[in-house]
Amino acid sequence: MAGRLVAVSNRVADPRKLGAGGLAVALGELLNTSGGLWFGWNGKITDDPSGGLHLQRAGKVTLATIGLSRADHDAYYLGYSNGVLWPVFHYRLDLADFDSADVEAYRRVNRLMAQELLPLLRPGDIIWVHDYQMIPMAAELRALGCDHRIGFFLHIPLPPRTILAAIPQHDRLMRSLMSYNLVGFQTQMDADHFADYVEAESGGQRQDRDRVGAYGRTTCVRAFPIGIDVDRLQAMAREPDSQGMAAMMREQYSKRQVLVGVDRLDYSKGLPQRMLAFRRLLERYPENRQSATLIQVAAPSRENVEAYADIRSQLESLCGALNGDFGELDWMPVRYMRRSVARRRLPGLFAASRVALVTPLRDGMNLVAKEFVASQDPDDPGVLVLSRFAGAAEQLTDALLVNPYDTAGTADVIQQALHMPLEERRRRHARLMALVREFDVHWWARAYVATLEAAPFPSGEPTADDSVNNDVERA
Ligand code: GDG
Repeated sequence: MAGRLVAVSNRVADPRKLGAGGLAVALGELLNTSGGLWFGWNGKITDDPSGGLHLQRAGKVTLATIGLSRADHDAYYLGYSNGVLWPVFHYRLDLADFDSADVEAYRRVNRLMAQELLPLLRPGDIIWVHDYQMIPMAAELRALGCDHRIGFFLHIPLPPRTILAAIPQHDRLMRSLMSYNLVGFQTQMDADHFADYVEAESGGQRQDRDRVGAYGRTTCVRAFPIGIDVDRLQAMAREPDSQGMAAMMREQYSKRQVLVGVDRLDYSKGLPQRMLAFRRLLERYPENRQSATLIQVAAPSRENVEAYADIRSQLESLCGALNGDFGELDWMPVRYMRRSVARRRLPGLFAASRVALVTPLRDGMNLVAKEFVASQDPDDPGVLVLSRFAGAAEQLTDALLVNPYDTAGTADVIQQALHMPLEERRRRHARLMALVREFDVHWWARAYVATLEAAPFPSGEPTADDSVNNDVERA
């Protein structure tokens, strides 16, 4: 890499910390090689966000963070990012709560972040902006005169244009993507949705598979399916915490077949539908009673957004009914935990499970699917049941793919997974594992940055229109 890498995301993680996820580790590696900078919100609410830039060294990486006022946090983060963009991008218009004050705050915070970031930039830096909280960042930077190479990666799905069009001011939101040199998505389907949107709503065109033009600009559009850190996960699997977890599970459930689900407690993850399918399995295939046990870890998430409280009570009532209706003194069908499990124990939990249920209604990628595959013993592997609506389904076609809205169909596939012969399990696992290993998180980060380094500049000069703070447009 010629210059420094500058990563921008809503939250910043210290890549050296043990609990850091795959993304933090992969980004951290690239940031470390280039002596780069990671910029974002520090996760704190402050009375005086102005002048609150905090710089901290983490090895060769600089972590640069700012605080947010209570009002900005509530409107930008809870209101617009998680109350509008998250549901709409997951195809859930019914859960979106459009409020014009929130969209203003979304723009204001992006502008504020751009203003704080600009003085930290050096010539030759390349900037990589992450996720839906930060879509206008390049437009704001360009309006301030920034002429660096800037790329964007969307970690969540991009829905078809008819859904996007329900967002008031969708045109400005989508137009701001054209200020990036490269716009990356999890799947080719998401990239195609962007190109369709540009053609139909912005009067632009798709110039070839990887380039779209609109507003006198051209930008690169590509799919980069995110992966996991396979080596790190497998090293963790060999540690005592993980081995102990697997041994404890095997002993406790020696007479049972364990199914596992590990998700944030989010309505996109299809948890109620999963419980209904598991219930149907027990009704339709009673031989699984006294045997099949679903361990569902649901890590609490965004509890101060209303839709999350609803999904929790729905899930809890379904789990309670399942155990009440089918449970015996010595067997309960569901073990539901509304808490997170330590990362270092997760590979052990996955290794001791015969089947993983990864059945989101919609998901950008879904890393749990890949973590489950990478945690299996290749000689006696478990089976991945995967929603066709997870981005991972575009890659992991050797999983058993299901439509999570189809309760009976999903129950039939879970039955097939529980009773799959060893030879077939091995064959499917070997193919899945090859993909998970080849397209790991390091591949993802390197492929993205290499493409960004080679991407041409969006043709056309930055203009005042690039700023989502344009007063004429706002009126
Ligand atoms: C977004 C997109 C995309 C989960 N529960 C626990 C726990 N986890 C870990 C998993 C996994 C991560 O959190 C979750 O990643 P996912 O990809 O499954 O889902 P999101 O959080 O929604 O992530 C998604 C991703 O961004 C990356 O681009 O794939 O589509 O929605 O690593 O293992 N970790 C611990 N305890 C838990 O209880 N320690």
